[in-house]
Amino acid sequence: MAKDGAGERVPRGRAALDGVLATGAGLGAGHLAALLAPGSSPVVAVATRAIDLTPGPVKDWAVSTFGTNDKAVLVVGAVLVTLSLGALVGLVARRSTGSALVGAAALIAVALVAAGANRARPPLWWVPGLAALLVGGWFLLALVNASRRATAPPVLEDPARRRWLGLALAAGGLGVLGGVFGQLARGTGEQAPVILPSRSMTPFPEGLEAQVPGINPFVTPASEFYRIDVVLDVPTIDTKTWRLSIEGMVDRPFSIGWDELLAMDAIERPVTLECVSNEVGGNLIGSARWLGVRTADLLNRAGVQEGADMVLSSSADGFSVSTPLPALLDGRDALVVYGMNGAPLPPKHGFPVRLLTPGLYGFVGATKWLTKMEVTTYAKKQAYWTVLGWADHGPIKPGSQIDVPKPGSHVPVGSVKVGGTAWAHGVGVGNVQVRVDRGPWADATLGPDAGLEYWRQWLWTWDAPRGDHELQVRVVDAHGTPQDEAVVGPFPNGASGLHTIHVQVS
Ligand SMILES: Nc1nc2c(c(=O)[nH]1)N[C@H]1C(S)=C(S)[C@@H](COP(=O)(O)O)O[C@H]1N2
Ligand SMILES: [Mo]
Repeated sequence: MAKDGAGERVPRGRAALDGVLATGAGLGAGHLAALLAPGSSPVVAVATRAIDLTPGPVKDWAVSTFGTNDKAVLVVGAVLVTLSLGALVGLVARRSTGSALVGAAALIAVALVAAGANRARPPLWWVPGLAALLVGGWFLLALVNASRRATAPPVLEDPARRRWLGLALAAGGLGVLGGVFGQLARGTGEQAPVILPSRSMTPFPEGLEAQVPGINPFVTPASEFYRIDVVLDVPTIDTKTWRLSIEGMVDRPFSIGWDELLAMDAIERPVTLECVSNEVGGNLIGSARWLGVRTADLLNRAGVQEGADMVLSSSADGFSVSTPLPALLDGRDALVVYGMNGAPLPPKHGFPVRLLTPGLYGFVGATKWLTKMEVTTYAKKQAYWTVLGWADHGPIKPGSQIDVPKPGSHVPVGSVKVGGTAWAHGVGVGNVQVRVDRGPWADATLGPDAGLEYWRQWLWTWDAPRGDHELQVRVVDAHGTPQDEAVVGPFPNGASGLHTIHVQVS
């Protein structure tokens, strides 16, 4: 088999390993280089593009299956697919180094196209792809070369084997370190300190969490607040250059900078925010105290024209939201928010500024990294999710959930604390009721009240008899209307149905 002194053909496993290692090194180098060009790391760029191109139902499935881990799953998947393609490139290199390099270049081309198509692409977006090509290509050639020379029976002193080992360690190390350091240094950290107006954090009632361990706290800490969006790298926005423009069907379009916005009258509102993708009993819901400027003040300054019925707001990363105009002008006090629970809005939740419309699901009222509000009509414009068939008016459906005991858990016979949260935006929670094994509804005790747009905690003490039991909860709003019991999934305008859990009492 020996061909003019080139040694035997490299075994398949070794060839594939060479491809994987070289690809890992390329990805690591690209990820590190992306510190110069946020969002343009080959894996991140491809995964971000994948989010944009994924059909709506698949996105919904991903959000409902992986919840807030959807991004981690996507990135790990993208890395694994790329490494597998790298193994293929390695196998091709057994026969022809040239074809293998063409394959590697094709992989990089995909990453470069993805990075270039990024709406928020930075000036040096092409650097990470180039770094990946040069570093990955070099390692591919070097590893393949060393493998070819080292296919003789194992001799430890064989210099080619030692060279291969050194290269393999370097490639693997670069891949792992590049991934880790590149990740540690990305834009998910804290922003520069920002001084908030002193209006923040008026006294607030204490919740039931001290009495009912395991219940959702009355105020969700920002660090535990669910995060849903379509970007992988949190946009890094400098308040010195950030501006919000109010335009479209207005008499006096204008734009406003950070200092000017902070100088305007601000109010703090407790508001419960829910994602339309939240299943009954799910965790894509949270409650916080939001500080900001009324959208009505901004829109009135611009002078909304006759005939407009919607505001299309958009963000630094190219996301968009369509909000019914009345919801931004009426007394519910929709806000352009810059403070959350007494601190600056965290980067993940929209720093420096987001929209927050009480009573509407996030996808129709809560644009993060807000940069533009265009007054327009539903007839003229559509937003990111409404293009994909989701509703264009998205009032949060009244709902309730059992936080403790956990579904499927074991509890002792006797007195058991059953507790959770309930909400009925715009009307307020009148009553929360619990029933066991479809028996009569029993009234729960309500926790503190922070207004119509905020959830209520509730507590019901159950004298639990031995056996398997079903618990259900419902909210009755302040007008006496119970929540919708019809079991409906999130698409297109939010889930409904009773939260139902089973526990074993012994
Ligand atoms: N820029 C931007 N804003 C966004 C989104 C997004 O993908 N991009 N997602 C929306 C959705 S679907 C929801 S439910 C809320 C979630 O806000 P949170 O991540 O602060 O909880 O943000 C909304 N605002
Ligand atoms: Mo959402």
